[in-house]
Amino acid sequence: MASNRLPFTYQRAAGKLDRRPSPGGLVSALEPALTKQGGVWIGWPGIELRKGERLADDDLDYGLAPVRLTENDVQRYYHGFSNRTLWPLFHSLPDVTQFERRDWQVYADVNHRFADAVAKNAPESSLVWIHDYHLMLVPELVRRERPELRSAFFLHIPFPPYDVFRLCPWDRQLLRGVLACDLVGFHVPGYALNFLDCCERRLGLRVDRDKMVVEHGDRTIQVGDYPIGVEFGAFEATAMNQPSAPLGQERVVLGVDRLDYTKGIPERIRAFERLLELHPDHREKVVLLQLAVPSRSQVAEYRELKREIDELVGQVNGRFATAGWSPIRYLYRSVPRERLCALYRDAHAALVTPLRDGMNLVAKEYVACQVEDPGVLILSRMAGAAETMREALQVNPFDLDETASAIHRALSMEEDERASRMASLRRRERRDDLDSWTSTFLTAAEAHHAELQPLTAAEIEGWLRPFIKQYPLCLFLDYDGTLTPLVDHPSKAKLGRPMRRALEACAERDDTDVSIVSGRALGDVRKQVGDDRLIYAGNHGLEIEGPGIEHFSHEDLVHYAGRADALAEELDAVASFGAWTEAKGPTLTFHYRAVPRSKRRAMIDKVRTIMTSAGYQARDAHEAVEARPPIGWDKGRAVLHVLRDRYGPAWSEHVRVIYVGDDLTDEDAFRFLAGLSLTFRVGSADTPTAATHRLANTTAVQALLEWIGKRRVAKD
Ligand code: ADQ
Repeated sequence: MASNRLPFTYQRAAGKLDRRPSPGGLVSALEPALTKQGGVWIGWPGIELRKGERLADDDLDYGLAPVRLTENDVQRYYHGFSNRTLWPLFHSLPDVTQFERRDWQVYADVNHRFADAVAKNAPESSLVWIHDYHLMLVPELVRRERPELRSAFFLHIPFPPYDVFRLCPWDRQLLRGVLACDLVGFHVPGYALNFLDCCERRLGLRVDRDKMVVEHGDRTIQVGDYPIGVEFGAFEATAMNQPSAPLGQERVVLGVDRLDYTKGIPERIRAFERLLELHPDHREKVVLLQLAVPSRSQVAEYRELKREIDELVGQVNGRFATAGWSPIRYLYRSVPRERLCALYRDAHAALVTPLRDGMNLVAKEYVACQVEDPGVLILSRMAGAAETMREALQVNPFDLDETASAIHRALSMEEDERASRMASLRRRERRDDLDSWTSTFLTAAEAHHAELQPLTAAEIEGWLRPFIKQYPLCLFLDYDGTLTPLVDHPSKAKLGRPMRRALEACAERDDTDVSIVSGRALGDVRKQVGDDRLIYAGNHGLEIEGPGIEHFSHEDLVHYAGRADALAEELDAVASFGAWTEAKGPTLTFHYRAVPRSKRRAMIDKVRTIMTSAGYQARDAHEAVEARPPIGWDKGRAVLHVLRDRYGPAWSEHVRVIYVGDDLTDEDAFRFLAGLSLTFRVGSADTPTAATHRLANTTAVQALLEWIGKRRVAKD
């Protein structure tokens, strides 16, 4: 299991490491789970460890593996990107969200370190459970190092709607990071649906909202809602065994939170003030007891919040206090579990009014502790908990009048109503407790997940029909990896029969031009496809020919005639472990697909140096490096050349363009065509793309071509 914090935060006292439980809902939730399951907890110990220093875990039922962070890491990864960017953004508070590139870089770097620790510590065939917004890139990095491990991710905070999420400049990286898991869990269905929306709209992935799955390259990821619960039995037992809380004569309305601006503490104090204004009969009879555990005090917003609360408490107390009564008692500290349970039990009402909250455990802990005279839970509709805790008095925390009147109603509620509301709440929370959450989630993580339906004609129709309308179509297709599956040697990449038929059906149409744009030499790709009705662009478009188009060979190529042979010889000299050089006339490709991973880095570095020294441009391709003459030309320029030649400079007014490719070199075309056409990137979705859509494999490409070949033309 990996989470930002270890379950304990460490301090150095008299040369020794002291530990105390880490604050917050995540640790409260997970510690019991790991104690029961066993495993290794990977996280930050909250202190800079000295060289060789270990954390004792002999007294625990699980191991501890600390991730070492420097002061700068903590500033940028934790206080910075996690808590100044993701936390407010995911709580739909863009106004307080800051986007700092440097914070993002350190976040990515720290996520690498977490991933290394996971890869090192996860036993063979174990399940890796990664938690929360601090570690969203970890799943992808772990999968790279240990592809055989199953992994699951759980987000403890809300996942925001698309319109908010896309404000983050690194939104797509975050989605891809998490999508490396087999299961991605959220507290409530709304967050899971927001996530699917973002995958569809930001990554162009296919999603199925009935089965709650998303297609990511050749993998299908299950998404789901798993509302967390509390250790109901333990809270209940503790509440039963505590002496009365020293609460005085007044009735108590209780607030318990980490001091955080999402928890709505100032709004709550104002609502309580409103209660005293509207219902003076409660004066001297009720107190608001607000406990706030210190949190993230290094972030300026949190320090300001603390000041604001201090002042507000002072104001309200100043306004209403009498000789023997102050309306608000405010404790800024952590309270031991036993005392907390007694307070929960004895409070007449709990006021849980976050402005937004992933779930909120306080509401559930309060319910678990109602073992005597039943109290009333007042709960914000903006907490995930509100989705199931329907018997609570639900309020909009921004509506002070509504909250004030709910407090009044709670304080005036007859016992039978209190009892029946609380009985229902307790029944549900007892059943859906923490144990049940852990086992449901882990069972789902181990299960075999639903596959997404193969791409259907209806889906293709939905993408293409509104785009093509009545226009002719110009279709550009890469060859290897797009029309044929990737194989270990280019000579084995043969066009299958059904694909050939689909391609022919497109070529036969008067209203459809088909061009093949390949990195292969022109003659080679032409021979592979062997259909004279098509246009061919070889060597990434440096050479183009086909019906209705003048033969094109880039004019600067003459300067490179003859140089390629010498370069090929030099490259052959470093090609060991099954690597080889493909000479394609003006360009060359160095293939390293067969080379063991551990040998690749050094070989690629050498190859790139040789290419650049020979005056060529070295470009990454699919498990290959390409040497290209440094002519400002690529697949994007080739596409433009064909379009201009066939349709004139105003081509975009006469024709609709679709481009399908699987290779890094196709990205030049995707970028060039952005906003002007539909573009499809085929295959593994781990790499970023400028394409508008993804297609999982060549079967999906075939389905696309079949639809295009058979399409009916709209009349208007
Ligand atoms: P948090 O934002 O930390 O958790 P929450 O779920 O309310 O919020 O948990 C707070 C925890 O801290 C509770 O267990 C509570 O008892 C404890 N606590 C608060 N104040 C305290 C005090 N003064 N003294 C002692 N203990 C105190 C995040 C998400 C939530 C989600 C949880 C779990 O923000 O929405 O419910 O993770 O997934």
